[in-house]
Amino acid sequence: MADLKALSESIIKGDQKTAVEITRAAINENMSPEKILNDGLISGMNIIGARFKKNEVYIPEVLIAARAMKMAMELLEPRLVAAGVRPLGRCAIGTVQGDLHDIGKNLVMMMLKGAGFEVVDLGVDVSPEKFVEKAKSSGVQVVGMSALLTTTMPSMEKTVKAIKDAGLKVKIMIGGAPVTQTYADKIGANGYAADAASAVDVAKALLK
Ligand code: B1M
Repeated sequence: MADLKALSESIIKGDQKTAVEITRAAINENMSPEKILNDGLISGMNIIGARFKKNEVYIPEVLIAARAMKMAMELLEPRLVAAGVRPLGRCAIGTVQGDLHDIGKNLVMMMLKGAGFEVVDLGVDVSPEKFVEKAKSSGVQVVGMSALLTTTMPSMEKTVKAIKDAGLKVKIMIGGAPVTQTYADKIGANGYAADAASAVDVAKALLK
């Protein structure tokens, strides 16, 4: 029988080949896709997230683990859809207007996907109007914004206002190196996360 503990370990090690092999074996054995996802892939990413938070691993390890997860997910995704497994929640994430930094945003996206969220990538330099339009059309529960420049932080405030003016019932999470909880409170965002692993905790809390 396919070993889900070994699958989880392959994600932690970022061992793509083993992750894909075990996922394929588990699918061929007709193991439930939800079980493969939760007990194999997500459990591995959760461990990486916890270690990242404690500075026991760093960005390269997280990226390698996320890549292994992505390869395995490509095999599993059609099975999850067919089985009607619902994502934990749906988020749309972008880097705010005027800002082209996307490494942190991509890391946050990977961790959210790893935790079982469906994530819509809005890209970089995203205007308040585009955030509103995409949040509406993709029916997300959480909108995430990233900013790396002090000069683009005001775009976050404008976007929060645009989302509220549009009457969208979404939760707003913000982050990025210059961003703080105090700033999130000031502009009326619902959540702030200092790093990608905490972003998962915050997104989960916002869905409650
Ligand atoms: Co830029 N840059 N950059 N840059 N750049 C910084 C941010 C800077 C601090 C460098 C410096 O001067 N020391 C500085 C900003 C100063 C300031 O505003 N206080 C700066 C500057 C000035 C600029 C330019 C203006 C330079 C110029 O052209 N004169 C220019 C601006 C371009 C623009 O955006 N309009 C610019 C350009 C660039 C590059 C294109 C060359 C490149 C970006 C490439 C890319 O992203 N594809 C770049 C880079 C790489 C950096 C540094 C070196 C690294 C940023 C990074 O990726 N960090 C950075 C200096 C530094 O930090 N050492 C710098 C790693 C990443 C994982 O961390 O994004 O913080 P971070 O994400 C973390 C958390 O913040 C959090 O989780 C992530 C993972 O833990 N997080 C969230 C992030 N988003 C979140 C969202 C959430 C929750 C958590 O919820 C939704």
